[in-house]
Amino acid sequence: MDRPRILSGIQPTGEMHLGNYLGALRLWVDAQYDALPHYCVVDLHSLTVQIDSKHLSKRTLDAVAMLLAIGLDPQHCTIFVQSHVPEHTSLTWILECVATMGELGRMTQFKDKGSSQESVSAGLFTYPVLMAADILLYDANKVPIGDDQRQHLELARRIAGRFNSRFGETFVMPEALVPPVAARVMDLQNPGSKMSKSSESSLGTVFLLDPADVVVSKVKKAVTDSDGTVHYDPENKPGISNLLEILSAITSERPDQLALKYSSYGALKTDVAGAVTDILRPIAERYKELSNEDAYVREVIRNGAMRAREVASVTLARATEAIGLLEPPAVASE
Ligand code: AQP
Repeated sequence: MDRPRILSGIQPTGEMHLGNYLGALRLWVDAQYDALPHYCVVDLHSLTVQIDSKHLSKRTLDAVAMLLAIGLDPQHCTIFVQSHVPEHTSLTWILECVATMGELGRMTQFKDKGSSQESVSAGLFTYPVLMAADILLYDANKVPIGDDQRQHLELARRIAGRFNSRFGETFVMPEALVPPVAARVMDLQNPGSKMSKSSESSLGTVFLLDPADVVVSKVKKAVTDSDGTVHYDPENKPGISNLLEILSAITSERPDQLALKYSSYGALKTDVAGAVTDILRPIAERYKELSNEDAYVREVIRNGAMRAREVASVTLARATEAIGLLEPPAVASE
């Protein structure tokens, strides 16, 4: 059987956190050995909200270093920066002419992020189409994502299907790869919202580079409830269920089975904090080493851009031909 082709991305909008890791990134690492993965730092997506032009390039480099620190191996996967592959924006325009205003208006992330801003950019409205282009350019049949991205993946499928039926079979139909637990890690202080880079308070978010004592303190302070018994019930006990899901994702034991082992919230929190610090320790060590390996990180990015373009340019040419654009003349090389 052919190896699955994988595409996934992460924004350089801030420090990566446990939700990113358990919801998506650990699947990236697992997938790299038996699939053909392309992983990108989606810097263009980060332009859709407040643009931090002073720190964006550094954050992009840091994000690539973090992807290496969590265990991605450039021998087994292509790691690249989205803006280095111009095919992404070229295909986006074509797909924007296939997507409809109505379906973009129904995107819940647009509604959520847009409602908190005074002025909403057109990019925030259309970025799900850029995400569709990201995926479709690499003929991805599997897309590892957290639960919050399901709606975007559905849109990518709809756009691909519409394009294929209007202009002939061009794009591969992608499928979401969502982890069975911890697909939506919740904020430790507000278990009704997902853990996020841009939460109001950093107390609810465990960052991958948080020192052990900070992780322990954040987990110990996690909001629970007054019931006092440990059982898995996301609806009625969101705080405790979130902690059980985190532990479950790390130990591979089912959250309801794990719950049977605990008679107090304190004991559960101690084990969650221990399990999380154990997985974060080697990541922080490797990240520290990489802070002295800037040339290596830049080489990974350079090679990644070349490898990604080789694939993306072929798909883009297929799409431009299908939609009827005149083939561009060959440009004489210098
Ligand atoms: N809390 C989460 N639980 C599980 N998965 C999550 N992901 C994000 N948060 C959680 C998954 O991580 C991948 C990369 O996400 P992203 O950084 O590109 O964008 P995001 O979903 O918008 O993440 P944040 O942290 O909430 O960023 P900001 O605050 O900048 O908007 C995706 O696969 C996502 O599903």
